[in-house]
Amino acid sequence: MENYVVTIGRFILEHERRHPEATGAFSNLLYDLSLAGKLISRAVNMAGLAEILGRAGRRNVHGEDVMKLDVYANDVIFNAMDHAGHLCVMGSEEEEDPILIPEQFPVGPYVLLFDPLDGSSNIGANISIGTIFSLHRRVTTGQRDGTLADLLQPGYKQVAAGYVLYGSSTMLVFTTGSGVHGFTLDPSIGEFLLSHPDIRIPLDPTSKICSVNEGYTAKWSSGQRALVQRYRDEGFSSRYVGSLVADFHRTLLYGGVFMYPATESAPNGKLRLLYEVAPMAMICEQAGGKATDGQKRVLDIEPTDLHQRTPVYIGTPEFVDMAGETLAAEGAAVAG
Ligand code: P6P
Repeated sequence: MENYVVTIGRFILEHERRHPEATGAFSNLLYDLSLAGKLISRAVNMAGLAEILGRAGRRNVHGEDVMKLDVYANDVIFNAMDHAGHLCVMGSEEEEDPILIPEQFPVGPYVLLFDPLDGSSNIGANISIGTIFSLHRRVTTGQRDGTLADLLQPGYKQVAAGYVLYGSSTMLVFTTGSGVHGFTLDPSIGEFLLSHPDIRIPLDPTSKICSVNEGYTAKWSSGQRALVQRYRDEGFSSRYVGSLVADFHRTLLYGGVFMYPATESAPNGKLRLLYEVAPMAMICEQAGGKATDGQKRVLDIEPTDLHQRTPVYIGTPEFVDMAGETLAAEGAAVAG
């Protein structure tokens, strides 16, 4: 039959049926996350009209000005995810400490980490921004509430990872460990429809793209400077949006390499491991790509802090390997 559409609900249900042991909790979690994505998409698309742009008058745990949409997105995700009884604890970029499930709701076996609205400094210029999420299974026992230990798990233990990209269209891209699948929101019916089944990162892309903020060149290690020169010498184009979800999504679909290296002032880079880099790394590996911190596989990093940062090199394996080789040969250490 032609012209049938695969909604995200149908897709999740069909995937759940392939796992007889599935309880449906996982499916409900993903579906609830997609609902949060729709609500945030509506707010992001209305931001210019609703004049809710501009500073919310407070700063987040990292001392960054918080945009009103950040606050809204954080609240939307919390309220979409706190009551269904699938989670025992959450961690958000916007909250310094673990977020517990309110007493009036049951808890469950999963753990959610999220960046509610990444790239929010770009909101005012109508540049694509995104929500990023990471799901783990609970590891603690013996008490109702999940703890920091449930949040501080290495990336290879993720059971799902995904992002919502609020761009020219709103897309939800996620993996549950069986490939990467993209859904595009049809606002006329309010449904995410399967538009990019089984995404695979180009392994030998015709257009080789390097994505890094070269404004920090003077603060890079000699190896990092040599690496970017090597990409230039090999004819790479340069593309940089300054919004992780947009830069990663382009890398995933077109191939190339996205980097946020260490600098003198930020020896661990800027991007956060648990709710930005690790979920992107799972997605990238599931699509046939690679993600390291310059040397080590991102998914093998053992976290010690909820908001810890890591340098990241992510994309087409051959290009990520070039980074490892050059940084090792030319010196990856930044003065700091
Ligand atoms: P820079 C946006 O503020 C963000 O957190 C990521 O989305 C993005 O990849 C990065 O920072 C851009 O940082 O230092 O290049 O402006």
